[in-house]
Parts: sequence; structure tokens; C-alpha cells
Amino acid sequence: MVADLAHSWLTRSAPVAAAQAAGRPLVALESTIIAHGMPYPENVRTAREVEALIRSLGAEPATIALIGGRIRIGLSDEELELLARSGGQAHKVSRRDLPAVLAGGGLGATTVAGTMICAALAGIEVFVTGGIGGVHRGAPESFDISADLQELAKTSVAVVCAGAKSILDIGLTLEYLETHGVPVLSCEQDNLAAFYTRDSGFRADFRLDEAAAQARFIRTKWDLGLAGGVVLSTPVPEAAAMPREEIDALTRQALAEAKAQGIAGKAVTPFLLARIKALTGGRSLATNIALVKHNAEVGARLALALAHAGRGAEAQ
Ligand code: PSU
Ligand code: MN
Repeated sequence: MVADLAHSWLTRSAPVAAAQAAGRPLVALESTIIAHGMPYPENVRTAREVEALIRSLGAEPATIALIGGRIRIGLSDEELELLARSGGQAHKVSRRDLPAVLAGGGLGATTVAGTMICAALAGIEVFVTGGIGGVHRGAPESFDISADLQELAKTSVAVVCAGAKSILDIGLTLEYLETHGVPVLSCEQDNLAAFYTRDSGFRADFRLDEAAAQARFIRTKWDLGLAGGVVLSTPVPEAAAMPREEIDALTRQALAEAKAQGIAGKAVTPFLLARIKALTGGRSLATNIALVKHNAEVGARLALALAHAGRGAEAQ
């Protein structure tokens, strides 16, 4: 009953509905990265290129946002443009904000947590983003822990990302995920990626390079009734990665500025991203775009593999 009521809030685009009816693999995409994570016009260009990339690999992209009181699964070009031009005026929608923005009929850009909720409702198992939110540095004082982590604990969607940004406390983020039983998979390397840089210095829980192996892992978790997400980390391509010392120094500077200006709550992550972009003269944006595209490739392959991976022990 509850699920039926929830479904009454969903509107699928025609391509998404057709793909699902045909049993083709889908990949969900978030919209906070468009409205709050990147400036115009790079944001909309990246969104379109990521969608095209996923399509070229045989999966259907489904960018998710809240528009006019509906949860929209799959957006038109004009709708992507609307979000991209919102200049951060769109609401940043995490679990807490979903009912307010839906009931109010406003424009909502979904975070990792918000997108996971909507993807799960729509029956989409794979979701590609840039980097997940996490435990912020100084969280023992500020209590700033992204709602993304709680969502990973309970909502059964695989989240493909370039790890977590070094604006976060990656060690504490991994501790939190372990406590909540969220497996952290890595491909292409043993360690978790650190968004702008390839190596966080922390080992992921399991390294699985092949999409088929990733899909078997994920299918087995869900077969067992172990609800909740899986993180699949993959590093930014070498050529686009930023030097670690540089990004660490700029991160410290941006964090100090945020503190001095009293930036808090949901404004923290967009502020840090924008400051790091300014401090790197735009180079961090190029890195961000490259990593999202690479994540899209890994995510599309995973979606295809999951579509082929049967359920149950015999299927293995
Ligand atoms: N990572 C990025 N760009 C982003 C975000 C993460 O590279 O725009 C967004 C995601 O939507 C993520 C959110 O879910 O920031 C986390 O925000 P917070 O720390 O306020 O939970
Ligand atoms: Mn926060």
C-alpha cells in the first residue's frame, strides 16, 4: 500500500518507461551536481555528455529531480537546462527535504541520498554520481555527517563514485559505513579513491575490477535480504587527477574560509566545491567532469552486468 502511494508521485520520461518495459538496464543520475555542484554551462554540458555516454554503452540514463510536485525519473533537455540555469536557486533535496519540496511543488535537485530514495522507488539499481557525502572534518564538534551515509545504510541502490572528497574525513566516513554494514568496493585499485585525487590512503573493503564480479557481489547481498546500498569507488583517470599536496592545501584554506564565514548545514559542500574551483583557477572543475564521466562508464557496465546476473545461488 505504502509503495503504491509512493509510486503515485513518480513520473517517468518516455525513454525511461520504454527501457524499463523492455527490461533494459538503467542508470540513475543525480541533479544536485547540476544545480549546486558545477557552474553553468559546464554543468548542463556535462549532464548531457554523461547521459550520451551511458546510452552509447547500452544502458538508459535517468536523471532524477523534483519538478512541479512530481518525482521525475528521466529529464528532457529543457529540464536539464532549467536545473543548470537555476543558479543554485533549486532546493537541494536530501531525505529531510523531499516531502517539503514535493508538497510545495518547487524545483528540487536531489542529492545522493535524495536520488537513492527516488531511484529505489523507480526500481533502478545503479546510480552514478561524482563523490558521496560523508563525515566532515571536525564532525566530532560540528556533528556534520552527510545524510548520504544513512541512506546508504538502508536503501538498496549501488552508488558508483570516485570515493569521497578530501574535504571530508575519509577515515571516519569509512568507519561510519562499516558500522552500518555498507560494503565499499573498489575497482582499478585497492584503495578508496579521493575524488580529485586517485588515492585516499585508505583501503576499500573489497577490490573487484570486473563488472560481472561487482554484479555478483551486489546481487548476493540483496538476495540475502541485506537491504542497503553498496559503494563502488573508481579513481579519476590519471591524466585528469590533481596533485594531492595542492588539493590538500587548498582544501584546508577553503575549510578555514567556510568556518570564518559561518557556513553551515547543507551550504557547506557547495561552498567548498565552489571555493576549490576558484582557488584552482577552474582546474578542479575539469577534474570533476572527467571523474564523473569515468564513473558513468563504470556504472553503465555494472548496470549491464546486473541485468545479466541471475538471482539465487544456482545462478552463480
Ligand atoms: N559531490 C560532488 N558534487 C556534488 C555533491 C557531491 O562532487 O555536488 C553533492 C551530492 O549531491 C551529495 C551532496 O549528495 O553534495 C552532499 O551534501 P551534504 O554534504 O550536505 O550532505
Ligand atoms: Mn552536511
